[in-house]
Amino acid sequence: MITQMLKEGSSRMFLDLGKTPPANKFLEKEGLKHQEEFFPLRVCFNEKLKLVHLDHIVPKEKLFSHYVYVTSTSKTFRDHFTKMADTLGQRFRLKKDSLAVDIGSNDGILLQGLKKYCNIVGIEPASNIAALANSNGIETINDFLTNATVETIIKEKGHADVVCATNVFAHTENITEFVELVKKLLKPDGAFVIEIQYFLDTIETMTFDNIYHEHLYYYTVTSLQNFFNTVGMTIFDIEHVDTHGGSLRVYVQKSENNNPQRMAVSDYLMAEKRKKLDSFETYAAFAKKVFEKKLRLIAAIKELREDSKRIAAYGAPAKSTTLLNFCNLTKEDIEYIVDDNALKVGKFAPGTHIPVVNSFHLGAHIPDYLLLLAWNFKDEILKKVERYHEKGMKVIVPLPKFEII
Ligand code: JHZ
Repeated sequence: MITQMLKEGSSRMFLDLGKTPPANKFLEKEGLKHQEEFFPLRVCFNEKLKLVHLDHIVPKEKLFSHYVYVTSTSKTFRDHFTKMADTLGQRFRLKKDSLAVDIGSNDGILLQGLKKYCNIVGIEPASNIAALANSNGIETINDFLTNATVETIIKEKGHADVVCATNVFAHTENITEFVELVKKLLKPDGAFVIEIQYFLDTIETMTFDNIYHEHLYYYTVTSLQNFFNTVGMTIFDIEHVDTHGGSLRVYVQKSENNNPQRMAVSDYLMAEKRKKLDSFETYAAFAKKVFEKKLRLIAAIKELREDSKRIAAYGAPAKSTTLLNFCNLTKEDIEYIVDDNALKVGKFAPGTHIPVVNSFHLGAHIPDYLLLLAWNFKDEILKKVERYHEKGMKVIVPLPKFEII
Protein backbone atom coordinates (compact mmCIF):
# COMPACT_ATOMS: atom_id res chain seq x y z
CA MET A 1 0.00 0.00 0.00
CA ILE A 2 1.44 3.33 -1.04
CA THR A 3 0.59 5.16 2.16
CA GLN A 4 2.47 2.44 4.05
CA MET A 5 5.42 2.87 1.70
CA LEU A 6 5.34 6.61 2.31
CA LYS A 7 5.40 6.09 6.06
CA GLU A 8 8.41 3.79 5.79
CA GLY A 9 10.17 5.82 3.12
CA SER A 10 12.07 9.03 3.37
CA SER A 11 9.63 11.93 2.89
CA ARG A 12 10.83 15.48 3.54
CA MET A 13 8.56 18.48 3.84
CA PHE A 14 9.32 21.35 1.45
CA LEU A 15 6.25 23.59 1.77
CA ASP A 16 4.13 24.55 4.77
CA LEU A 17 0.97 26.43 3.78
CA GLY A 18 -0.21 26.69 7.39
CA LYS A 19 -3.51 25.36 8.65
CA THR A 20 -6.61 25.65 6.45
CA PRO A 21 -10.15 24.28 6.60
CA PRO A 22 -11.15 21.71 3.93
CA ALA A 23 -11.31 23.67 0.67
CA ASN A 24 -14.96 23.01 -0.13
CA LYS A 25 -16.39 23.31 3.40
CA PHE A 26 -18.45 26.42 2.71
CA LEU A 27 -20.35 27.47 5.83
CA GLU A 28 -24.03 28.16 6.37
CA LYS A 29 -24.79 31.30 8.43
CA GLU A 30 -25.48 29.06 11.43
CA GLY A 31 -22.05 27.43 11.03
CA LEU A 32 -20.32 30.78 11.65
CA LYS A 33 -21.18 30.44 15.33
CA HIS A 34 -19.15 27.27 15.70
CA GLN A 35 -15.43 26.64 15.71
CA GLU A 36 -14.30 25.52 12.25
CA GLU A 37 -11.90 22.62 11.82
CA PHE A 38 -8.46 23.57 10.45
CA PHE A 39 -5.89 21.01 9.32
CA PRO A 40 -2.18 21.31 8.51
CA LEU A 41 -1.47 21.79 4.80
CA ARG A 42 2.09 20.60 4.36
CA VAL A 43 3.67 19.20 1.22
CA CYS A 44 6.45 16.58 1.17
CA PHE A 45 8.68 14.84 -1.36
CA ASN A 46 9.26 11.12 -1.09
CA GLU A 47 12.75 10.29 -2.36
CA LYS A 48 12.04 6.61 -2.93
CA LEU A 49 8.92 7.02 -5.07
CA LYS A 50 9.82 10.52 -6.34
CA LEU A 51 6.31 11.41 -5.24
CA VAL A 52 4.94 14.69 -3.88
CA HIS A 53 2.24 14.27 -1.24
CA LEU A 54 0.54 15.87 1.76
CA ASP A 55 1.59 14.67 5.17
CA HIS A 56 -1.79 15.21 6.82
CA ILE A 57 -4.76 13.31 5.47
CA VAL A 58 -8.30 14.49 6.21
CA PRO A 59 -10.72 11.49 6.21
CA LYS A 60 -12.44 11.18 2.84
CA GLU A 61 -15.93 11.05 4.38
CA LYS A 62 -15.32 14.56 5.76
CA LEU A 63 -14.41 15.83 2.30
CA PHE A 64 -16.61 14.05 -0.20
CA SER A 65 -19.84 12.72 1.33
CA HIS A 66 -21.61 16.02 0.69
CA TYR A 67 -20.14 18.21 -2.03
CA VAL A 68 -20.67 21.66 -3.46
CA TYR A 69 -18.56 21.42 -6.61
CA VAL A 70 -20.66 20.92 -9.76
CA THR A 71 -18.54 20.29 -12.84
CA SER A 72 -21.03 21.66 -15.36
CA THR A 73 -21.06 25.16 -13.80
CA SER A 74 -18.51 26.38 -16.35
CA LYS A 75 -18.88 26.23 -20.11
CA THR A 76 -15.15 25.48 -20.32
CA PHE A 77 -15.69 22.20 -18.46
CA ARG A 78 -18.90 21.32 -20.28
CA ASP A 79 -16.93 21.64 -23.52
CA HIS A 80 -13.88 19.83 -22.14
CA PHE A 81 -15.78 16.72 -21.02
CA THR A 82 -18.00 16.61 -24.11
CA LYS A 83 -14.84 16.62 -26.22
CA MET A 84 -13.20 14.03 -23.99
CA ALA A 85 -16.21 11.72 -24.43
CA ASP A 86 -15.82 11.92 -28.21
CA THR A 87 -12.07 11.28 -27.97
CA LEU A 88 -12.66 8.14 -25.88
CA GLY A 89 -15.67 6.98 -27.89
CA GLN A 90 -13.66 7.11 -31.13
CA ARG A 91 -10.27 6.00 -29.82
CA PHE A 92 -11.64 2.87 -28.10
CA ARG A 93 -14.35 2.27 -30.72
CA LEU A 94 -17.04 2.17 -28.04
CA LYS A 95 -20.31 0.69 -29.28
CA LYS A 96 -23.78 -0.15 -28.05
CA ASP A 97 -22.67 -3.16 -25.98
CA SER A 98 -19.51 -1.48 -24.58
CA LEU A 99 -19.42 -0.15 -21.02
CA ALA A 100 -17.82 3.06 -19.71
CA VAL A 101 -17.60 3.67 -15.96
CA ASP A 102 -16.70 7.05 -14.46
CA ILE A 103 -15.41 7.14 -10.88
CA GLY A 104 -16.19 10.40 -9.08
CA SER A 105 -18.60 11.17 -11.88
CA ASN A 106 -19.98 14.34 -10.26
CA ASP A 107 -23.05 15.58 -12.17
CA GLY A 108 -22.38 13.11 -14.99
CA ILE A 109 -21.11 15.52 -17.63
CA LEU A 110 -18.53 13.07 -19.06
CA LEU A 111 -21.02 10.18 -19.08
CA GLN A 112 -23.59 12.39 -20.77
CA GLY A 113 -21.23 12.57 -23.76
CA LEU A 114 -20.33 8.87 -23.63
CA LYS A 115 -23.98 7.82 -23.50
CA LYS A 116 -24.38 8.23 -27.23
CA TYR A 117 -21.64 5.61 -27.80
CA CYS A 118 -22.22 2.93 -25.15
CA ASN A 119 -23.66 1.84 -21.81
CA ILE A 120 -22.58 4.02 -18.92
CA VAL A 121 -22.59 4.13 -15.15
CA GLY A 122 -21.19 6.63 -12.67
CA ILE A 123 -19.87 6.18 -9.15
CA GLU A 124 -20.16 9.31 -7.03
CA PRO A 125 -19.71 9.49 -3.23
CA ALA A 126 -21.55 12.79 -2.63
CA SER A 127 -25.21 11.95 -2.09
CA ASN A 128 -26.49 15.37 -3.22
CA ILE A 129 -24.43 15.30 -6.43
CA ALA A 130 -25.29 11.66 -7.25
CA ALA A 131 -28.98 12.56 -6.86
CA LEU A 132 -28.49 15.48 -9.25
CA ALA A 133 -26.88 13.19 -11.86
CA ASN A 134 -29.62 10.56 -11.52
CA SER A 135 -32.31 13.20 -11.90
CA ASN A 136 -30.57 14.24 -15.13
CA GLY A 137 -30.87 10.67 -16.44
CA ILE A 138 -27.24 9.63 -15.78
CA GLU A 139 -27.29 6.33 -13.89
CA THR A 140 -25.09 6.93 -10.86
CA ILE A 141 -24.26 4.74 -7.86
CA ASN A 142 -23.90 6.80 -4.70
CA ASP A 143 -20.71 5.39 -3.17
CA PHE A 144 -16.94 5.47 -3.12
CA LEU A 145 -15.21 2.89 -5.32
CA THR A 146 -15.62 -0.29 -3.24
CA ASN A 147 -15.52 -3.99 -3.90
CA ALA A 148 -19.31 -4.12 -3.49
CA THR A 149 -19.80 -1.39 -6.11
CA VAL A 150 -17.51 -3.16 -8.56
CA GLU A 151 -19.29 -6.49 -8.06
CA THR A 152 -22.69 -4.89 -8.56
CA ILE A 153 -21.57 -3.30 -11.84
CA ILE A 154 -19.99 -6.52 -13.14
CA LYS A 155 -23.14 -8.49 -12.24
CA GLU A 156 -25.57 -6.01 -13.77
CA LYS A 157 -23.61 -4.63 -16.73
CA GLY A 158 -20.51 -6.76 -17.25
CA HIS A 159 -16.87 -5.66 -17.35
CA ALA A 160 -15.87 -2.22 -18.54
CA ASP A 161 -14.10 -1.22 -21.75
CA VAL A 162 -13.10 2.09 -20.25
CA VAL A 163 -12.87 3.25 -16.65
CA CYS A 164 -12.31 6.98 -16.11
CA ALA A 165 -11.25 8.93 -13.05
CA THR A 166 -10.88 12.62 -13.78
CA ASN A 167 -9.66 14.77 -10.89
CA VAL A 168 -10.21 11.84 -8.56
CA PHE A 169 -6.99 9.84 -8.60
CA ALA A 170 -5.00 12.50 -6.73
CA HIS A 171 -7.79 12.51 -4.13
CA THR A 172 -7.46 8.82 -3.31
CA GLU A 173 -5.33 7.76 -0.35
CA ASN A 174 -5.02 4.05 -1.00
CA ILE A 175 -4.32 4.04 -4.72
CA THR A 176 -3.11 0.43 -4.66
CA GLU A 177 -6.51 -0.79 -3.48
CA PHE A 178 -8.22 1.65 -5.87
CA VAL A 179 -6.30 0.36 -8.90
CA GLU A 180 -6.86 -3.29 -7.90
CA LEU A 181 -10.61 -2.57 -8.04
CA VAL A 182 -10.24 -0.82 -11.40
CA LYS A 183 -8.38 -3.89 -12.74
CA LYS A 184 -11.18 -6.14 -11.52
CA LEU A 185 -13.74 -3.95 -13.26
CA LEU A 186 -11.88 -3.70 -16.58
CA LYS A 187 -12.04 -6.13 -19.47
CA PRO A 188 -8.61 -7.72 -20.15
CA ASP A 189 -7.95 -5.19 -22.91
CA GLY A 190 -9.78 -2.31 -21.24
CA ALA A 191 -8.29 1.14 -20.61
CA PHE A 192 -8.06 3.12 -17.41
CA VAL A 193 -8.05 6.86 -18.19
CA ILE A 194 -7.19 9.39 -15.54
CA GLU A 195 -6.88 13.16 -15.52
CA ILE A 196 -4.66 14.70 -12.89
CA GLN A 197 -3.20 18.13 -12.34
CA TYR A 198 0.40 17.97 -13.55
CA PHE A 199 2.82 19.02 -10.84
CA LEU A 200 5.39 20.18 -13.36
CA ASP A 201 2.82 22.73 -14.55
CA THR A 202 2.04 23.69 -10.95
CA ILE A 203 5.73 24.41 -10.40
CA GLU A 204 6.27 26.22 -13.69
CA THR A 205 3.12 28.34 -13.47
CA MET A 206 3.40 28.79 -9.67
CA THR A 207 -0.26 27.83 -9.25
CA PHE A 208 0.30 26.64 -5.70
CA ASP A 209 -3.33 27.32 -4.73
CA ASN A 210 -4.15 23.97 -6.35
CA ILE A 211 -2.69 22.44 -3.19
CA TYR A 212 -5.44 21.58 -0.70
CA HIS A 213 -6.53 18.63 1.43
CA GLU A 214 -8.61 16.99 -1.31
CA HIS A 215 -5.42 16.51 -3.34
CA LEU A 216 -3.28 14.03 -1.45
CA TYR A 217 -0.78 13.37 -4.25
CA TYR A 218 0.79 15.76 -6.80
CA TYR A 219 1.79 13.61 -9.71
CA THR A 220 4.51 13.65 -12.29
CA VAL A 221 4.83 11.01 -14.99
CA THR A 222 7.87 9.64 -13.15
CA SER A 223 5.96 9.09 -9.91
CA LEU A 224 2.93 7.70 -11.75
CA GLN A 225 5.05 5.24 -13.67
CA ASN A 226 6.83 4.16 -10.45
CA PHE A 227 3.47 3.52 -8.88
CA PHE A 228 1.76 1.72 -11.79
CA ASN A 229 4.75 -0.60 -12.12
CA THR A 230 4.05 -1.86 -8.60
CA VAL A 231 0.47 -2.88 -9.45
CA GLY A 232 0.88 -4.60 -12.82
CA MET A 233 -0.34 -1.64 -14.91
CA THR A 234 1.46 0.27 -17.67
CA ILE A 235 1.03 3.80 -18.97
CA PHE A 236 0.60 3.57 -22.75
CA ASP A 237 -0.14 7.16 -23.69
CA ILE A 238 -0.26 10.68 -22.29
CA GLU A 239 -1.90 13.87 -23.52
CA HIS A 240 -1.50 17.31 -22.07
CA VAL A 241 -4.80 19.08 -21.28
CA ASP A 242 -5.05 22.67 -20.18
CA THR A 243 -7.58 22.34 -17.33
CA HIS A 244 -6.75 23.60 -13.83
CA GLY A 245 -3.61 25.40 -14.94
CA GLY A 246 -2.19 22.30 -16.67
CA SER A 247 -3.18 18.64 -16.38
CA LEU A 248 -2.39 15.29 -17.94
CA ARG A 249 -4.72 12.69 -19.38
CA VAL A 250 -2.97 9.40 -18.75
CA TYR A 251 -3.96 6.15 -20.48
CA VAL A 252 -3.17 3.00 -18.51
CA GLN A 253 -3.61 -0.69 -19.32
CA LYS A 254 -3.01 -4.02 -17.63
CA SER A 255 0.67 -4.78 -18.16
CA GLU A 256 0.04 -8.16 -19.86
CA ASN A 257 -1.86 -6.22 -22.50
CA ASN A 258 1.23 -5.09 -24.43
CA ASN A 259 -0.28 -2.28 -26.52
CA PRO A 260 2.72 -0.36 -27.80
CA GLN A 261 3.70 2.55 -25.60
CA ARG A 262 3.47 5.89 -27.41
CA MET A 263 6.57 8.08 -27.65
CA ALA A 264 4.86 10.69 -25.51
CA VAL A 265 5.49 8.62 -22.38
CA SER A 266 9.27 8.48 -22.78
CA ASP A 267 9.31 12.13 -23.88
CA TYR A 268 7.65 13.16 -20.62
CA LEU A 269 10.00 10.98 -18.57
CA MET A 270 13.06 12.47 -20.23
CA ALA A 271 11.79 16.04 -19.85
CA GLU A 272 11.13 15.45 -16.16
CA LYS A 273 14.65 14.15 -15.67
CA ARG A 274 16.04 17.22 -17.43
CA LYS A 275 13.95 19.47 -15.20
CA LYS A 276 15.19 17.63 -12.10
CA LEU A 277 11.78 16.54 -10.83
CA ASP A 278 13.55 13.72 -9.04
CA SER A 279 15.39 16.15 -6.79
CA PHE A 280 14.25 17.67 -3.49
CA GLU A 281 16.01 20.96 -4.35
CA THR A 282 13.58 21.59 -7.24
CA TYR A 283 10.67 21.49 -4.82
CA ALA A 284 12.45 23.58 -2.19
CA ALA A 285 13.07 26.27 -4.84
CA PHE A 286 9.37 26.19 -5.77
CA ALA A 287 8.41 26.67 -2.09
CA LYS A 288 10.63 29.73 -1.82
CA LYS A 289 8.87 31.30 -4.81
CA VAL A 290 5.45 30.51 -3.29
CA PHE A 291 6.26 32.83 -0.38
CA GLU A 292 7.38 35.55 -2.81
CA LYS A 293 4.02 35.25 -4.64
CA LYS A 294 2.19 35.50 -1.33
CA LEU A 295 4.00 38.71 -0.36
CA ARG A 296 3.35 40.22 -3.81
CA LEU A 297 -0.40 39.62 -3.58
CA ILE A 298 -0.72 40.78 0.04
CA ALA A 299 1.20 43.98 -0.73
CA ALA A 300 -1.05 44.78 -3.71
CA ILE A 301 -4.27 44.21 -1.75
CA LYS A 302 -3.06 46.17 1.28
CA GLU A 303 -2.04 49.10 -0.91
CA LEU A 304 -5.49 49.20 -2.53
CA ARG A 305 -7.23 48.96 0.84
CA GLU A 306 -5.12 51.79 2.23
CA ASP A 307 -6.25 53.78 -0.76
CA SER A 308 -9.88 52.96 0.31
CA LYS A 309 -10.52 50.89 -2.82
CA ARG A 310 -13.36 48.38 -2.61
CA ILE A 311 -12.37 44.84 -3.59
CA ALA A 312 -14.63 41.87 -4.38
CA ALA A 313 -13.79 38.54 -5.98
CA TYR A 314 -15.14 36.29 -8.75
CA GLY A 315 -15.21 32.51 -8.35
CA ALA A 316 -15.15 30.55 -5.12
CA PRO A 317 -13.18 27.51 -6.30
CA ALA A 318 -11.61 25.06 -3.86
CA LYS A 319 -8.26 26.64 -4.62
CA SER A 320 -9.46 30.03 -3.34
CA THR A 321 -9.58 28.54 0.16
CA THR A 322 -5.82 27.94 -0.03
CA LEU A 323 -5.02 31.33 -1.54
CA LEU A 324 -7.18 33.40 0.80
CA ASN A 325 -6.23 31.56 4.00
CA PHE A 326 -2.52 31.37 3.14
CA CYS A 327 -2.49 35.12 2.39
CA ASN A 328 -4.64 35.94 5.44
CA LEU A 329 -7.16 37.79 3.29
CA THR A 330 -10.50 38.14 5.07
CA LYS A 331 -13.82 39.92 4.69
CA GLU A 332 -12.01 43.09 5.83
CA ASP A 333 -10.13 42.92 2.51
CA ILE A 334 -12.63 41.23 0.17
CA GLU A 335 -16.25 42.35 0.47
CA TYR A 336 -17.86 39.37 -1.23
CA ILE A 337 -17.20 36.56 -3.70
CA VAL A 338 -19.44 36.00 -6.73
CA ASP A 339 -20.04 32.40 -7.79
CA ASP A 340 -22.47 31.02 -10.35
CA ASN A 341 -22.85 27.69 -8.58
CA ALA A 342 -26.13 27.88 -6.63
CA LEU A 343 -24.81 25.37 -4.06
CA LYS A 344 -22.18 27.90 -2.92
CA VAL A 345 -24.31 31.07 -3.04
CA GLY A 346 -25.62 32.24 0.35
CA LYS A 347 -22.77 30.48 2.14
CA PHE A 348 -19.49 31.77 3.58
CA ALA A 349 -16.00 30.93 2.38
CA PRO A 350 -14.09 28.41 4.54
CA GLY A 351 -11.81 30.06 7.09
CA THR A 352 -12.20 33.62 5.80
CA HIS A 353 -16.01 33.82 6.11
CA ILE A 354 -16.32 36.07 3.07
CA PRO A 355 -19.96 35.87 1.85
CA VAL A 356 -20.58 34.08 -1.45
CA VAL A 357 -23.19 35.83 -3.60
CA ASN A 358 -24.67 35.48 -7.06
CA SER A 359 -23.78 37.64 -10.04
CA PHE A 360 -26.76 40.02 -9.56
CA HIS A 361 -25.03 41.25 -6.42
CA LEU A 362 -22.02 42.29 -8.49
CA GLY A 363 -24.23 44.43 -10.75
CA ALA A 364 -25.72 46.18 -7.72
CA HIS A 365 -22.43 46.63 -5.83
CA ILE A 366 -19.73 47.13 -8.44
CA PRO A 367 -16.35 47.20 -6.68
CA ASP A 368 -13.24 49.14 -7.73
CA TYR A 369 -11.30 45.88 -8.13
CA LEU A 370 -12.39 42.31 -8.79
CA LEU A 371 -9.98 39.58 -7.71
CA LEU A 372 -10.21 36.66 -10.13
CA LEU A 373 -9.99 33.65 -7.81
CA ALA A 374 -11.08 31.27 -10.61
CA TRP A 375 -8.11 32.46 -12.70
CA ASN A 376 -8.28 29.28 -14.81
CA PHE A 377 -11.48 30.66 -16.38
CA LYS A 378 -10.06 34.10 -17.05
CA ASP A 379 -11.53 34.49 -20.55
CA GLU A 380 -14.95 33.06 -19.65
CA ILE A 381 -15.30 35.29 -16.57
CA LEU A 382 -13.85 38.44 -18.19
CA LYS A 383 -16.57 38.14 -20.80
CA LYS A 384 -19.22 37.97 -18.05
CA VAL A 385 -17.96 41.11 -16.30
CA GLU A 386 -17.14 43.09 -19.43
CA ARG A 387 -19.80 45.73 -18.87
CA TYR A 388 -18.48 46.53 -15.34
CA HIS A 389 -14.93 46.53 -16.64
CA GLU A 390 -15.99 49.10 -19.23
CA LYS A 391 -17.42 51.23 -16.39
CA GLY A 392 -13.96 51.34 -14.77
CA MET A 393 -13.85 48.25 -12.55
CA LYS A 394 -10.34 46.71 -12.69
CA VAL A 395 -9.66 42.99 -12.56
CA ILE A 396 -6.79 41.53 -10.51
CA VAL A 397 -5.51 38.20 -11.80
CA PRO A 398 -3.48 36.66 -8.93
CA LEU A 399 -2.05 33.64 -10.76
CA PRO A 400 -0.33 32.26 -12.80
CA LYS A 401 1.02 35.76 -13.51
CA PHE A 402 -0.01 38.66 -11.29
CA GLU A 403 -1.65 41.31 -13.44
CA ILE A 404 -4.20 44.09 -13.14
CA ILE A 405 -6.40 44.51 -16.20
P1 JHZ B 1 -12.75 25.18 -10.61
C1 JHZ B 1 -12.29 21.51 -8.47
O1 JHZ B 1 -11.49 22.54 -7.93
C2 JHZ B 1 -12.75 20.64 -7.35
P2 JHZ B 1 -11.88 24.05 -8.04
C3 JHZ B 1 -12.05 19.33 -7.24
N1 JHZ B 1 -11.81 19.03 -5.88
C4 JHZ B 1 -10.77 19.23 -7.90
O2 JHZ B 1 -10.03 18.35 -7.61
C5 JHZ B 1 -10.35 20.24 -8.87
O3 JHZ B 1 -11.51 20.86 -9.41
C6 JHZ B 1 -9.44 19.70 -9.89
C7 JHZ B 1 -17.00 29.25 -10.44
N2 JHZ B 1 -17.31 29.87 -11.74
O4 JHZ B 1 -13.40 24.44 -11.69
C8 JHZ B 1 -17.49 27.83 -10.37
C9 JHZ B 1 -18.31 30.82 -11.78
O5 JHZ B 1 -18.92 31.14 -10.76
O6 JHZ B 1 -11.59 26.00 -10.97
C10 JHZ B 1 -16.53 27.24 -9.34
O7 JHZ B 1 -17.01 27.53 -8.04
N3 JHZ B 1 -18.62 31.38 -12.99
C11 JHZ B 1 -12.92 18.29 -7.86
O8 JHZ B 1 -13.06 24.29 -7.17
C12 JHZ B 1 -15.24 28.01 -9.58
O9 JHZ B 1 -15.60 29.22 -10.22
C13 JHZ B 1 -17.98 31.05 -14.14
O10 JHZ B 1 -18.30 31.60 -15.19
O11 JHZ B 1 -10.66 24.84 -7.77
C14 JHZ B 1 -14.30 27.26 -10.47
O12 JHZ B 1 -13.83 26.11 -9.86
C15 JHZ B 1 -16.94 30.08 -14.06
C16 JHZ B 1 -16.21 29.71 -15.31
C17 JHZ B 1 -16.62 29.51 -12.85
O13 JHZ B 1 -12.32 24.09 -9.58
